[in-house]
Amino acid sequence: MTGLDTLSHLTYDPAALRIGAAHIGMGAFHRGHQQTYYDDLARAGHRDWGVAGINVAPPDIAAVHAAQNGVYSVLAEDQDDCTLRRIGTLRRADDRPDPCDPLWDEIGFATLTITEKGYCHVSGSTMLDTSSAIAADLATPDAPVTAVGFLAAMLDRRRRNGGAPITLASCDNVASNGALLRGVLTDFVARTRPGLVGWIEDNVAFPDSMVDRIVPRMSGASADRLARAAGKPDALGVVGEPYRQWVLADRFAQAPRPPLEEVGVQVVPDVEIFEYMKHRMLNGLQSAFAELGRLAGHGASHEAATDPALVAWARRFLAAQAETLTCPPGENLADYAATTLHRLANPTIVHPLAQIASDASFKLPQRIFAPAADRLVAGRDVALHASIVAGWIAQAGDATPDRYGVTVSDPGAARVAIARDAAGSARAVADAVIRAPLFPEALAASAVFKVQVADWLELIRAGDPDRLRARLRDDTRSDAHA
Ligand code: CS2
Repeated sequence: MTGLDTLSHLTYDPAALRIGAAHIGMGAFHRGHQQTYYDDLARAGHRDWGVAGINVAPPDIAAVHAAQNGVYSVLAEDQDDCTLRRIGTLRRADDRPDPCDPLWDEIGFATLTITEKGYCHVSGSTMLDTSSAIAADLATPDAPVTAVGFLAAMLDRRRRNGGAPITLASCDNVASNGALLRGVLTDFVARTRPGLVGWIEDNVAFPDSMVDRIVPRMSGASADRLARAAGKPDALGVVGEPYRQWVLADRFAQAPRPPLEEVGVQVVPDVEIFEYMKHRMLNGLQSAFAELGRLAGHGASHEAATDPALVAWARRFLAAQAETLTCPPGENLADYAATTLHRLANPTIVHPLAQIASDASFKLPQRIFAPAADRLVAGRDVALHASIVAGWIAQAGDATPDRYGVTVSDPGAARVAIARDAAGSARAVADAVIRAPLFPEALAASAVFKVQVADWLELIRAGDPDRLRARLRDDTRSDAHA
């Protein structure tokens, strides 16, 4: 096992770390990605960047965290490499903590991974969706149940105590995530604590951030693999791939922050082009596999990424997505495409397609719809994108658990399923579902796109995975070079 000697033992005393940063959303991703950077800082001798973790929603981890003193392992494995890293930087873990805890006054840098729907926004905007979970916090802002409500209460106490500025870095897979966090927080505060709006403007920085590492939710099988590698069960530990990337906008509040650039985080003026690359290529292909791979009979990402028909399709898709991008400095989009396929083919990471398909109505707009609209505007073909949209429409609302016991959940799916089931013919379904505002105007107005979606829907309705795979393999209409 590579890296065993260097990383599998702690080289610092976790209890001696000062808590200087906070994170909201201590799911598998945070524990397997961002904590590895804090761990690198501690290993490099920094003692001020222990992290206080907060969960505003289940699953709860405080009890598990306490039982192992917050120390856990990350098993990172792929076709070529396997590393076990012991981590001691998640110093506190609070499930639904008090936003008025004086601890938060000491924090100058906090990050968030609360999933796309955690922002409670109207998809495609920075406005609150008042019919989402935020409704409860709008009614009782002092007893928050959402991250937005928690931050508002925490910042209000800070302001009243003459508190210092703070950086809040959203790290979710949402375009311009810093602007989104600022937007929903300002909207919420304007409705509940208007006196706080100006203070936030003056004292809170919202840098955009792009984070990347495939870390699926833990399963029984991954827990067993981790236990074998670590020599004992580890209920806080996670299994992920070795690849990792964190790009953070150089826009911080006048407050102490971890020197993340010392451990490989790219601090850059413009994160957006990195976000677009990741959302459209890596996440776009994951979502494409989630829809088309399930229809072709696959259960996990690596199965789809090693099916020759889907691989042929994926190469064309990645080239088509790349045509909508500006290449970020230091990147090469052809290499990024090859790395993406290699990462998704990693057989050691079982990433259920049903997990990726969850919340598709929040994910597809930036991963699939926006690049498709850009292609249409540029006079390019969108048949590949139409196949994904058709797959999503055909499967929306299907609550059958997959072979890993995972069920697709998407609050936006019910509306799609109702429109689909009422419409009748494939063309009528495409017309009924593809409407602005969820779809960009260019797509909603495109008769060609709707015909292509209807065409794929017909094929999917035929229910023959082999025909579908053959068509995916051979249909070169969106070949970037055609
Ligand atoms: C995945 C992401 O479930 C999903 O939506 O596409 O969690 C993906 O694995 C990460 O963004 C990788 O960094």
